Amino acid sequence: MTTPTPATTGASGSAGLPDGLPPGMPALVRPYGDTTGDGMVQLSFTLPLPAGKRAEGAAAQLARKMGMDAPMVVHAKPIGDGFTFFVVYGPVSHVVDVAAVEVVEREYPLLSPKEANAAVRESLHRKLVVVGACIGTDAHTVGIDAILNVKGWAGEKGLEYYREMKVVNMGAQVSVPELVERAAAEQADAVLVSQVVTQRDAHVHNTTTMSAAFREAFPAARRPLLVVGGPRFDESAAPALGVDRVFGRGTTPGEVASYLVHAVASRSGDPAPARIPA
Ligand code: B12
Repeated sequence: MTTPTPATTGASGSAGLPDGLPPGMPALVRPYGDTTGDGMVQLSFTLPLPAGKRAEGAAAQLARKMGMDAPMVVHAKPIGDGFTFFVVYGPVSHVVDVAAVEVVEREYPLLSPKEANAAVRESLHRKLVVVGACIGTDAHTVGIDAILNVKGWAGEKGLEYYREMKVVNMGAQVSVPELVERAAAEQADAVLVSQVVTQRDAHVHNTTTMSAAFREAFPAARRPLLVVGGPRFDESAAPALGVDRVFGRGTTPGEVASYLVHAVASRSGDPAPARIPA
């Protein structure tokens, strides 16, 4: 197997090098396992087959079809009648073109709670009202609580900590009509929805139902900002979901607070807040 040397790296001002890459970032990469660029990856999946040699052969065949050369089945465990869980390890031949990767860049500055509070006071002259919920049958509240509850997440306080925000956390398994009604009653500036269960695309279905209901219930100028979050959302899917912003795994409360301040201020006609000196 040959190991391609990264041909170019991102560097500002150098002729012939790819645009958009931070200086020093390689333009082409392969996975790293034991040695640089050896292409080693680990893959886990379940097959609906009883554990045994045939199932292990089937797992290796699948890995080969997925582009893994000489896959090793390093773990096989029966998980109930007729199902086996596998971990397969081996080299892939594919090269990643880093310059072609598309990411959703943060379009707003990160503010401290003090800066966010000051920006809300300046742009709204009242508290920013946030209504949050887990909708549909989803009972996974840890994610939305991480963003909203005062104790927060990853060392950052949740939105309840922000003096200039009023937070209404409706909890789990909230129906879309209940959410719309509460958002209207609270005159919410933003509605924050969490979706963790993605089986049969429940998160997509629930989110599009929710965004359609808000569009029907509110005139465009008075509709609250619609923000959805959860570990398996694609952050670039906001337009398709009919929401203003999508947040994925690892989101912190400070990112959400900063986004809300930026988006609400932009909507109210004020310029987006710049960082305010502490
Ligand atoms: C805890 C847990 C539970 C608890 C939930 C308790 C509670 N009060 O929340 C209980 C035991 C009730 C539970 C039940 C079920 N669970 Co469960 N659960 C988990 C588990 C282990 C952790 C989830 C969690 O708390 N993560 C920590 C939080 C902080 O992370 P997070 O949710 O990603 O949130 C972050 C971001 O995504 C983002 N975010 C999330 N929401 C929002 C919203 C907004 C507005 C914003 C801005 C950001 C944001 O910010 C957060 C902080 O960074 C996961 C597996 C895992 N390791 O993730 C399975 C998991 C989510 N559960 C799963 C399943 C299948 C179920 C059940 C269906 C099991 C069953 N057969 O009964 C039920 C469903 C119950 C229901 N009606 O929803 C599956 C989902 C699979 C899928 N793809 O849909 C998982 C992935 C486990 C698995 N591998 O199979 N579960």
